[in-house]
Amino acid sequence: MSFGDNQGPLRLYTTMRRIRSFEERVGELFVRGESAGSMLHLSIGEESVAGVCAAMTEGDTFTTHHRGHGIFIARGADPKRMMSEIAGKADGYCHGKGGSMHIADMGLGHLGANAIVGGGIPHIIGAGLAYRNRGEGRVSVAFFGDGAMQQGILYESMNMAALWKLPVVFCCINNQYGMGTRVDRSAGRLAFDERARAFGLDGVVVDGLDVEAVNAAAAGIVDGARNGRPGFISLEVFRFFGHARMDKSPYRSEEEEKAGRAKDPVLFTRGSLAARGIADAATLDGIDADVAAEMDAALEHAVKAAPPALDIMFDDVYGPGEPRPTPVRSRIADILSEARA
Ligand SMILES: Cc1ncc(C[n+]2csc(CCOP(=O)(O)OP(=O)(O)O)c2C)c(N)n1
Ligand SMILES: [Mg+2]
Repeated sequence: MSFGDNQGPLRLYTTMRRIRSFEERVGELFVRGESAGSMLHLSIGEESVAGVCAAMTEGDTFTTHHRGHGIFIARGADPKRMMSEIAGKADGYCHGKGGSMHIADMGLGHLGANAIVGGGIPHIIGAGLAYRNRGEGRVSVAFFGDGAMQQGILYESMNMAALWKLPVVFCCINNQYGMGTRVDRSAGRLAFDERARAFGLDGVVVDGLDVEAVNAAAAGIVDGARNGRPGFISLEVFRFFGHARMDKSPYRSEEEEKAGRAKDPVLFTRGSLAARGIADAATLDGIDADVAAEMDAALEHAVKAAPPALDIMFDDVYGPGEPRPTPVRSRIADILSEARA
């Protein structure tokens, strides 16, 4: 499968289509009752984050928030292993023990998804400090939502990044909502790049409709970070659906949703590629069909994959020398036998 080879804009389109297609199947996994746990946060509408991911290179690392599937796909995740993780299966990235919100893979530079709003941000400070001290030329990027713009940990991290001139980038995916709260009801001033600049970072706000513009802006920020000028990007998008799969967004109007979904980065780029003669409809249809087949296969793979054996439950959780927790059943048996004695 070619997925557009090395042609920049076509490749960005393909990545966005793969994210959309993957997320649609995650939704299906949930409806079929095959996902592990009940919380799934889809990144449909936010696919142009692919432009930021494409500005990173091999060896760069990142953390994500709870809505991070698309970011990991864009950084090279295998959709089968990712879908398996979301389904809680043994061949998932974390052997099915992390699930949607706790995927990590050091091999691909994924330092961890984090369900705590803002929780993944300080990790890039440690990573960036290591890269700088070792002179490795790597960059670490924290992806987080607009909700984290109101968290103190972001500003402690920005201050340290600027003070130590770390090779790090803070990337806010501003999808206009933190659960049911619109961003203008949680932030006194919406020019988030100004906040970053106040700490001494380079900062940009970029419209997420156009992935090529996102990529160009991100390339400048990531290059700057690699040269000791930490940066900030606010990617302006719209969360197409509810916060999580159970949320029908009763707090926003149909008109608002319609207007938001009209800013569809996947369709916009498709139209732009065709209009500029970069790809005709048949080529784009071919990419879409290949992607759909790839993601169908990922979904079916995950549904059929085996669950992890119970005895691996504490692997990777406790160190080799640490005592393992006593299983609940034997604790209860101990308590009962003590009570009987
Ligand atoms: C510290 C903390 N507070 C509250 C929550 C509950 N919570 C989970 S997601 C979320 C909204 C996050 O919004 P945003 O950061 O904009 O990300 P989005 O869901 O829009 O991608 C909240 C409040 C949490 N997980 N962590
Ligand atoms: Mg948000």
